[in-house]
Amino acid sequence: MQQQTQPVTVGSENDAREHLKRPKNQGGMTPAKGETSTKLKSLSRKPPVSYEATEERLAGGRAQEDLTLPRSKTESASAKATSSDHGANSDTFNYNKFRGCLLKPPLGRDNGKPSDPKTNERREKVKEMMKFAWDNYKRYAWGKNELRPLTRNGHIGNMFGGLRGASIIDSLDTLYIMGLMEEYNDAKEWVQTSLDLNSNGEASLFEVNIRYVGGLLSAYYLTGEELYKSKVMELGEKLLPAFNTPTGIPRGVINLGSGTSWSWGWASAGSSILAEFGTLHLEFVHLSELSRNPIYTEKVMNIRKLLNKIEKPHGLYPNFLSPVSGNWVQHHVSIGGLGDSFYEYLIKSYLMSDKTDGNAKTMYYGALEAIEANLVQKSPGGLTYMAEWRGGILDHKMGHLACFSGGMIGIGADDGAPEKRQHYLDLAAEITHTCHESYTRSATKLGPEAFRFDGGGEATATRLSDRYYILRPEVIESYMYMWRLTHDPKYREWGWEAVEALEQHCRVESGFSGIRDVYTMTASHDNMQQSFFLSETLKYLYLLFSDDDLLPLEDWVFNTEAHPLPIIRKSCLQDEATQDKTVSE
Ligand code: DMJ
Repeated sequence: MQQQTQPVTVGSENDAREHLKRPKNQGGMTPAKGETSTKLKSLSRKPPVSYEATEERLAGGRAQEDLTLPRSKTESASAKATSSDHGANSDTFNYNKFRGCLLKPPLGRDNGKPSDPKTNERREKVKEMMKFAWDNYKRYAWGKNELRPLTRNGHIGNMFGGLRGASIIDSLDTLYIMGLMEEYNDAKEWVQTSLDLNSNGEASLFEVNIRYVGGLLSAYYLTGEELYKSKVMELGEKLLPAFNTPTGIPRGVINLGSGTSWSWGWASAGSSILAEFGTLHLEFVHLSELSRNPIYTEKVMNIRKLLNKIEKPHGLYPNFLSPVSGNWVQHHVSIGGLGDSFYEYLIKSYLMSDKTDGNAKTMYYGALEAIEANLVQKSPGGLTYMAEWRGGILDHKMGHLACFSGGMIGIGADDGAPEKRQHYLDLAAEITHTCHESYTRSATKLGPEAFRFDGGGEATATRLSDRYYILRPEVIESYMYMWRLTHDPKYREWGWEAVEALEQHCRVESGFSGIRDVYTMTASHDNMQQSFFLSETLKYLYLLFSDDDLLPLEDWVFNTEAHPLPIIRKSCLQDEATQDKTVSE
């Protein structure tokens, strides 16, 4: 999720997300009075829950009551658990058994090394970029959230409350899969000694979830290090108070210390954002898996249930919803900022459930049909794009963020109606092509934050405020998926074009920086090396130049920050006969 286009400004304001945060008494943040004033101390111990069982509970009369318990009731219901075990059941998660349920070794036969020398050389180049980005972060910004590569210092920002080390958490899995083990060990040691979750600051529930929860989960699943598991359990518990609203739809901002939550000041009428509360499912289901506590799955299934039931204009999901009334607050629909990863998490929830979560599948294809009917457009020049929808009026603009949708539609192509498979693959390829065009039509060969299809141009930014590029991954992400799905060599070529452009325009002496205008060759750098550059952009490039057996899609789905999470094979995990076999790599 990203707030929509924002002007790029100097220093700490250069990530649009900086604008999401407001001090709590300014800009109309809505306190969840009395609902989240004390921290949830502990969680109840319950047996693991299946999708079917959760759906059943939610359909029953008791369900809503259970899920919207006032704080005091929730606490007394869980009084038996101790706070030190973070709700973990004594029936603990068996890592070896989990590894035995994977179809393939996570890192492939030879860490995904491609046999073709040219591709391998490109892969090595991406690894070098990661090392360069990491080394500079380590040297100038260690322990801070992000590196400011021009001024050579750290950036903290205000998206993560008092949490620190966002670039470290976001890099763990990338370093690990690239075999940068010295760097990975430094990162792990930092988590062990310095990751302090007892922070009191106000954080974005969404950002903490996708980066910290997602990063720690994938580090655990890849390495089996208990450290990551206990940290992520502790953090997951701190996020739960955000759900204490009349509907169970969480608010966007949470104080990780007190558990108090607010809506973003800029979100109209105290609403919650679709891409925020709709981008929790993958991580929360895994929190339930690891803790053997169904509460996390229940929280996100409750969101799902409300969204499924509520009336949708033309079948579309608007971006703002009231956590109090459960009604839409505005009719702005976007597959880019504010909406994007909600759709991504529907299809990925289905895939991550080993294709048992039929409700996610139905909602995904329903949403996609509505998107196709109302948002997908063809330009006079033959480019397919996703417009935005404002109460029935089309805005012929596509954000860089919306470019993830090529990959999403691609990975979902196999599971819709069989006769639509080719149609979805074609649509995925067309969208990815359009996003590539937004890159090729700029002087730098990097794409703008948003491009338009009106005012005479196609796939180009027409507003000065849309011309920036902040090292975002979405276009490269779609190249990676389309490569895996089609093996059309053009996707690797397009990825390489992006590497060259990043090297030429974003690499500076002490790291990588975003640029303010992709249409001019005299670069003006924004002085920010975003943590998602290490987590997503470089990881997707590395995967693009690797063999498909590195993090095979048969076993893994990537969260929206590119942290790989394993497909949950309930039947295998629950099969008593499954032996504790560790897969050797
Ligand atoms: C990332 O944090 C995630 O991909 C999120 O879904 C929105 N976009 C940024 C990177 O652009």
